[in-house]
Amino acid sequence: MEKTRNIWLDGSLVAWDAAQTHVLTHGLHYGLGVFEGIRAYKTEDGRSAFFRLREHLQRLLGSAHILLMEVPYTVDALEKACLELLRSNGLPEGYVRPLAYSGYGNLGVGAINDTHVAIAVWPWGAYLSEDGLAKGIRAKVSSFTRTHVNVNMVRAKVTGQYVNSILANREATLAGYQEAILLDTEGYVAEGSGENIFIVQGGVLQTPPLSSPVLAGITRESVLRIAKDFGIPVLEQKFTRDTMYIADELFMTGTAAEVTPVREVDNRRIGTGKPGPITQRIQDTYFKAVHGGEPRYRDWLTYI
Ligand code: PPE
Repeated sequence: MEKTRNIWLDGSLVAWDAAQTHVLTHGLHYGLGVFEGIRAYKTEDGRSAFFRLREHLQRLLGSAHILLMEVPYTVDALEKACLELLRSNGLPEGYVRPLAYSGYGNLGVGAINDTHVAIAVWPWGAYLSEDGLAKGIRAKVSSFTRTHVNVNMVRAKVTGQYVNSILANREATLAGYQEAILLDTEGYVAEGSGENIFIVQGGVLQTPPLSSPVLAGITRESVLRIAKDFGIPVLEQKFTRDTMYIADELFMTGTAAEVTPVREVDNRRIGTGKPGPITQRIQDTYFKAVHGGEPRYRDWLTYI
């Protein structure tokens, strides 16, 4: 991670190294925190813009609400903070990480503490490598299962819940793959350790529905909109692991991962083994949109 100048912490900008917390911070012990990942990109007109900033901040406050955490900032205030942060760091683009966490004061599962908010930004390139973006990655179905709706909160982006993602990702990468794909408790495909998942079969784009234990990805929603605008039929429906093996195309989406093709799952080549035409079309349009090159998606951008 590349260090930048300032971090926004509880209402003011502080130097990167000064953004510290006590070791007895409640959220550090029990994983009670919520976070977001937001990208800002250089735009074609020489400016910079956040991609779907308000949607991310709304999801952050929604995640906190689900956990009964009271964030002392509105979406408007957080939006202002993100803009201020990017300007003060002099960065034309970057990955922004807002984090709201249960603070220092009392420990114990039952303890209630103030919620603190930090927002940092740093340059972050291709999440699953430039090569992965261009040629597709190799993924493995995980031996770890995605949570059940009665076990964790599936609409919330909770820090503690990411242990599940880390276990799956470590297992897959140690075995020589680039990413893990997690199934739900019924055995249907859920999502990647940090991405939503899509298949293309017979010209139809399919992704697990939001009733599956998946994050309601903002990239997922953007891709669904792009596909619909192209007239590509879209199905939000569960599918099995072997449906992926025989899919024509497969790709993953996320703020960090953007639109990354998957060329192999569990050592089975997907389609031709190269990014397919629908994947490429969606990926191209997504990259154009985030860089301000698609007028119809201009309202997804917040210029800095
Ligand atoms: N599922 C999971 C489990 C997930 O973590 C992400 C984002 C998504 C789906 C896609 O959501 P969205 O970004 O709204 O399209 N993962 C974030 C964190 C990755 C990390 O390693 O940290 C991200 O992409 O920012």
